Amino acid sequence: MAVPQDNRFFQRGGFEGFTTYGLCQIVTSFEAYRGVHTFHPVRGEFFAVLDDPRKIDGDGARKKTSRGPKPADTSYLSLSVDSDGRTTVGADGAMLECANVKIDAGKSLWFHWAFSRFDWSPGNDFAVFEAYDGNGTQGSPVYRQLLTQSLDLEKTSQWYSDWRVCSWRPDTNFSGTLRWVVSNGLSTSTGLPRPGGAARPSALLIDCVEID
Ligand SMILES: [Ca+2]
Repeated sequence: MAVPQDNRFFQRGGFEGFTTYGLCQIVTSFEAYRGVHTFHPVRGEFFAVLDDPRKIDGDGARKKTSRGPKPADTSYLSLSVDSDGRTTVGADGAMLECANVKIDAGKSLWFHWAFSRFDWSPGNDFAVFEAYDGNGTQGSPVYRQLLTQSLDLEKTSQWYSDWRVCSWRPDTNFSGTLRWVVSNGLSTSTGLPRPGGAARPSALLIDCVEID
């Protein structure tokens, strides 16, 4: 299967053809922190939002609920040199996957993404794109790209990055799983046990996943 052609810009209003982990939703619009910006779809009526920054309490902690999916474990991710020259470790977040994707050598995967941070230093939430060859997502990805980290936005006094396009052109034929991750992150400059690592989750927005 290629990227689901009848849902590549989430035009079906759901996640058909994709798998989600954590709090993910299909929306028609999304507001950045304190409404400083409203995101709209790149194309069509809908786009995907990974994680839900609204489901927190007054201290920024995730609201405990017995219903609905649990946040995805993103502790396998770290930024060994983050924007502060330190290390940021992942805590939890949300993921979107598309399995059994084939990209012939010479073709490119394209997608649009945007990021809305709801946290600040020493929190350093971040978003990555990964591609895993073969079946499943065991082992290391054949490709991983950091899309953005909260500290970069903070250093330029921005709460969000508006829609951007990302492309990946594999050197050889690719057949495997694509994964987008948004993660709560915390600088290791914060002493153990690093409270607040899972506080104030940020959001990764995805639209228009295409191969061309
Ligand atoms: Ca956070």
